[in-house]
Amino acid sequence: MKILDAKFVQDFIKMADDGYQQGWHERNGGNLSYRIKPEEVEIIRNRLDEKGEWIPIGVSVPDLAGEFFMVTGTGKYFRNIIVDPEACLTIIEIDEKGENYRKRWGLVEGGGPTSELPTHLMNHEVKKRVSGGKHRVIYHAHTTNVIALTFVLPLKDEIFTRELWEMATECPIVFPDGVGVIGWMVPGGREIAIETGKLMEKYDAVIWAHHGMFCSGESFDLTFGLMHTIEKSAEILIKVLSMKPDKLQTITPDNFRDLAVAFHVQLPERFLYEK
Ligand code: 2HA
Ligand code: ZN
Repeated sequence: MKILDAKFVQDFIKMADDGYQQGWHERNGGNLSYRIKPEEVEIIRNRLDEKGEWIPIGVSVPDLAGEFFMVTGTGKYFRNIIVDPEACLTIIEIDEKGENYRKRWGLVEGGGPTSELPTHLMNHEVKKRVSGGKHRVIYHAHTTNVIALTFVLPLKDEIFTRELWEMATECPIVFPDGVGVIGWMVPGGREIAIETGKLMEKYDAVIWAHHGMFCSGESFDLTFGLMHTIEKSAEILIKVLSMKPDKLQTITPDNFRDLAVAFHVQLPERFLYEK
């Protein structure tokens, strides 16, 4: 099958364009990766390129040995993905040690995979383990309202989770485990990949202060939906804070407990503190 006709490729391109349309991908901001299913690799295998040279990932991901990923290219603009996917995207293969990758398709005008490849692959490795292989999508976006909040809220998981939960009743149902927050760090390297990976052990969403957010999920829809829900909640919080510094009424800890019972979700008590 032609690579661009494969369903996962179509879904990847649509999600990237949805993110661009939301305004989360100025210039070359953001990146997306998908851990391709073995049966999907088989249907495109005869369209893959000659095996390129192995290049160090910069981190070790032994549990991803032999896996194939579709990822956005470094320096590529999300707005161009739908127009010219073969120039903006690539398929890479991981070696048997999980230390190197090689290009197998795409980036026809040159270049390499996203500068955040270490964080993407470390997140994939953690999520593959903790989800029993279900999670396949890692998405990084420069979500405007979440970024704005990192200048005014304390950079604590409990505070971000609780404030975001309070902004829309669906939030604790969509992300019952909460969100993790990392203080400002240099992007694009090993240290930030390790810190993000640690938080991905318990959260599906991790905020990078003054930069953006990473989300993980089983499918393109669920991962985009998580990013969208959190960013919308941040937008509501900013509107509320812009009108008035304190709320007249809100969703209370006991309301959250009732919601947990009604929707069969576990909401950790550490997010339901008295203010
Ligand atoms: O430019 O978003 O974090 C791509 C990025 C780096
Ligand atoms: Zn970024």
